[in-house]
Amino acid sequence: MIDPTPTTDEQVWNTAFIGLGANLGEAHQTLLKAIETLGRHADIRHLQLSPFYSSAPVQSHGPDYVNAVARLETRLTPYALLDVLQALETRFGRERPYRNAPRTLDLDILLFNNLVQNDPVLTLPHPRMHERAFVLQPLKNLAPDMMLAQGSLNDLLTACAGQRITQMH
Ligand code: A4P
Ligand code: MG
Repeated sequence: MIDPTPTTDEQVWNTAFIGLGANLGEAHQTLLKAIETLGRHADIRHLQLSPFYSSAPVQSHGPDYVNAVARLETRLTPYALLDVLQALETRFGRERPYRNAPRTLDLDILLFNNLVQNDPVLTLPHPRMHERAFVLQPLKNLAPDMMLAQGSLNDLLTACAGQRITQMH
């Protein structure tokens, strides 16, 4: 029997938001190179990047971070996308001596479509994104009207007004 609703190419593209951060080495350059590499992946398209921000470490220490958020479309599954991001972190010299250690590159999946899941390997939405100005501010640049389960980006940003963050030029 012929399937009356064939899958079109358009149906396999998912929307994901990625949080980028670095506070060791040439942080800004590293984020630019990581984004360029991601944008060239055969299963990723329409990559958009927020402005870059400088931010004080939150529950971390060391130099200020450079942070940004990217929106992209991907044909990868959420776990395959995580593999791609972790391979990039490794390629850019990421070491993991302990949780929240300073890092040359951190790439987190913030959102993948509207998926909600609690798997420790991949928790979606990212469990701490709603309390971090360094995620919320660049996310607002890309998607001003986005609502998270915890509230609007503006309301959530007001709640973390004490976190120092400055747009870079
Ligand atoms: N994992 C689970 N869910 C996800 C997800 N949505 N995206 C798992 C990516 N990974 C996810 O991550 C540890 C494990 O989380 C992974 O094995 C993955 O399977 P990691 O990147 O190895 O370790 P981490 O970076 O220490 O943890 P994480 O969760 O990325 O840390 P946070 O909570 O994101 O905090 N301050 C400023 N100003 N700017 C920053 O960028 N970043 C952090 C990191 C702390 N303070 C910061 C910043
Ligand atoms: Mg991470």
